[in-house]
Amino acid sequence: MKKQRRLSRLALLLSLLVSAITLRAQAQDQSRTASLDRVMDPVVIAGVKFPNVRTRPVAHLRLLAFRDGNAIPVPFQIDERTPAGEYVMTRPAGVRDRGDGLFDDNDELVFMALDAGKRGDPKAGGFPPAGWDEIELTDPLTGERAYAYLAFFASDPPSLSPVSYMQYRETPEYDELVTPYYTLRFPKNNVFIRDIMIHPAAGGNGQDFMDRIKMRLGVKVLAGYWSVGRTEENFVTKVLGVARGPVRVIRQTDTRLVILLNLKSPSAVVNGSFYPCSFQFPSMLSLPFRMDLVASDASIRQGWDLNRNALGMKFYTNLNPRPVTYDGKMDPEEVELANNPNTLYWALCTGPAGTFMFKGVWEESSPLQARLYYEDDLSRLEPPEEDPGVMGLAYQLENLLKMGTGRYPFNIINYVVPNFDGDVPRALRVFDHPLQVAINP
Ligand SMILES: [Ca+2]
Ligand SMILES: [Ca+2]
Ligand SMILES: [Ca+2]
Ligand SMILES: [Ca+2]
Repeated sequence: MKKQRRLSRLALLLSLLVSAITLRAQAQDQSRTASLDRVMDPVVIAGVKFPNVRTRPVAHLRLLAFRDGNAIPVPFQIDERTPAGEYVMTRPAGVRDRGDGLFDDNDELVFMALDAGKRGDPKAGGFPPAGWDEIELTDPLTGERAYAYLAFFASDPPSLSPVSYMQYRETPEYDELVTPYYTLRFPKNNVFIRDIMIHPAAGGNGQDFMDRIKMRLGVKVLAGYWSVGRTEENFVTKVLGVARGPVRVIRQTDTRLVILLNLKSPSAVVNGSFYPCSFQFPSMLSLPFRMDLVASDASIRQGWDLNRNALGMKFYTNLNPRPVTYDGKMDPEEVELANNPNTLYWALCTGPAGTFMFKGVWEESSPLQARLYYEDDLSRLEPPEEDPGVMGLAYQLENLLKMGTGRYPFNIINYVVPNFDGDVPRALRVFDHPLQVAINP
């Protein structure tokens, strides 16, 4: 009996190991056979760009790519938007917004660049579409091109691709998002991630290496010497809706900062957008009231505190070409990095838990100053937190009061870098050399 159990446990272990290896092989294989060597890049194109299939019924559209000379349906989605630009979503209690079912100018096609293939003629197959537009992707570094065809079928479109990259589920404790490369967990009704795991298929070890997202607001008041501190716990958030597809999930949240008791900032609606290798939170920054009239200085820090599973990770940014190491202590190089007053453009962090990077996107002509916050000190407690001590990396936005009554966009785009090979410029291609997208007439 005992022996049998041990044997079946061994079999289970073996099968887990085999499936892990297969996944990894698949991920590598995908990057090898894709006609473009760009595994991480999503492609998003508005309906207005498609002269031939614009205004066609979404249910009759397929994205085709050529594999061994045959046009086959590949994973894609069309996210419909209302005339006001709101995504059509499933709202709480299962209520669904209604789109008009047509591929309109501001609706969006979403797919992964690696699913594009060789150039071909969609009408050569057995079931030619009634019309199509050819999408041409060009890697600006190599000049390599790949193609996909958004095709309209008047009746009986071919089956959709069975592949879905994105899973999203809600449990009583958290909402969970799973892609082939990473898993994110959000505590229930929270806009902030609490856990991230990079899967072995992407070169991670599957362990959660995030303590929590930290948002720390510092305000100095003119009238006195005391300053008011606000943390992520002072934000009230709720999930307003979710749009799910095989390539992208959008999770719309409403966030307000509780300033004092019942005094809340205006609500900020954010469309958190998640793709197989990346996620982002495009936000609009504004002051909750004319704070510049009562305060002398304000800054906000927005980023990650890592937990002990991140020990040993190396950290690169545009400010330090030589990496520093998260080991719970600040060495002199790290102190220098933390005090660097220059603009932070990107950061990359790599270790046994996997590799991720991020980049801030904002208007450089805006009054915002975007600097690096870096701290590696497990002896400094900074509650609220789950894992005591700080291993932090964040955008530190300064000069907030100069915003006055203006509104300024700020976005942080995060990427998981699958099977990072130590080549930082190669990982940064997705930011520095984005794919060129053209629709051929
Ligand atoms: Ca529509
Ligand atoms: Ca965690
Ligand atoms: Ca250190
Ligand atoms: Ca911590």
